Amino acid sequence: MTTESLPAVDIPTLSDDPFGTAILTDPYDFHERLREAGPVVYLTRYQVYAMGRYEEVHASLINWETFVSSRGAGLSDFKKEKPWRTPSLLLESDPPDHTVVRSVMGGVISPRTVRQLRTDFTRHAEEFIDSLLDRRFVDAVTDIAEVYPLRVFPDAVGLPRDGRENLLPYGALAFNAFGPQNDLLDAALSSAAPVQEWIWNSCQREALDDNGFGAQVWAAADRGEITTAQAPLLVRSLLSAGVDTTVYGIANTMHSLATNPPQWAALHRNPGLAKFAFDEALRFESPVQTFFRTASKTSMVSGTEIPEDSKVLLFLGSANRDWRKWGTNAAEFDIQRQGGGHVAFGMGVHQCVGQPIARLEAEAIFGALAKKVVRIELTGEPRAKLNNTLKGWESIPIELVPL
Ligand code: OVV
Repeated sequence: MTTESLPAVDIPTLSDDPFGTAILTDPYDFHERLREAGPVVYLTRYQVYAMGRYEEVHASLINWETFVSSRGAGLSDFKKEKPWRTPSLLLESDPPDHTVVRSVMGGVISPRTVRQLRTDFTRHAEEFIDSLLDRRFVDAVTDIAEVYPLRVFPDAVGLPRDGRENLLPYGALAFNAFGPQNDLLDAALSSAAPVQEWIWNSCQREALDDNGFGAQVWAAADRGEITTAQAPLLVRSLLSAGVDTTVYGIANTMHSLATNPPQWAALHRNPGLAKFAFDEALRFESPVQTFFRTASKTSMVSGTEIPEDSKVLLFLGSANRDWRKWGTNAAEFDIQRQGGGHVAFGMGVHQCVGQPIARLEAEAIFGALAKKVVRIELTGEPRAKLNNTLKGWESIPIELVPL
């Protein structure tokens, strides 16, 4: 170890690779070591600061002035390296620029616009679950989590029908790109050109139908709230952040429920718990495990100095299992657990703008499953899916036992 790779002051260090296969597959032992090492830890492998406890992760997420997003929410510092794509106007920006586009997107995805989708999403979910019950033996990832969001979300955006198979690879690419340039990112980039081309074409006004979220973004440009150059980038945010996230969230909830039969029983007895089951699963196995920030100035975090220009890795999935916040049963999945406050959707000015849509999808699908399925049996070993940012599953073979 050279002295250049050590921080200026004496703080706990860890040499693990949080983007290596072992930790991506099962991060929880590492999370515990990270949290117990201290409030701020230096990761020698990437020469970045890291936080794994709830209090510091939460505090850093809401401190957008010190821990900025405009230099990238991944390992790469946009001040030093060219981004892999035009930066997102939402994710990769700071106030005051961010504030304008965020409020436009908040208007597009409002409680009112999402309420209008409820009947449609619920009907689709009921029909979909009925068709699965006819088959009985299914895969919770490839037959449920990867199917339902793609049945409802692209229509809600108003995307063209042809080429929708590009959505999942694009999301996988976008989330891999927050990590280091490892094999996962190389693999995602190797087939990315046609995927990126389809995505960008689909963000243009002509590609989008007249009623969806996409058209609503363009309507904001017509009203002069954003420019016509900004509109396709905002639509791109919907496509980047709106598909894989919900697929992983639904798969992770299925995994948590399938491996905790008493929790399924509780949900079946009271399908009204569907939305709480989803929130608890987001806490328990957070789809978005990490985001970076960049220190715009030198600051102190719980007694540790973080120098200006440092990259800071925030472990959302670890904060969501910190016993200091969640108690000694933090590592247990309990759909009756009190209170929200998890950081699976982030926190502060960047907190997920699409979460009403994610929550609606989850309520529709888990509400329908809860009513129609008495029991879920695992029929094989689940297989983990690897991504530099997302934690989830490639396959969860199950039997749905109908009412
Ligand atoms: C992959 C990702 C997550 C969140 C936001 C965005 C992308 C964006 O493009 O705005």
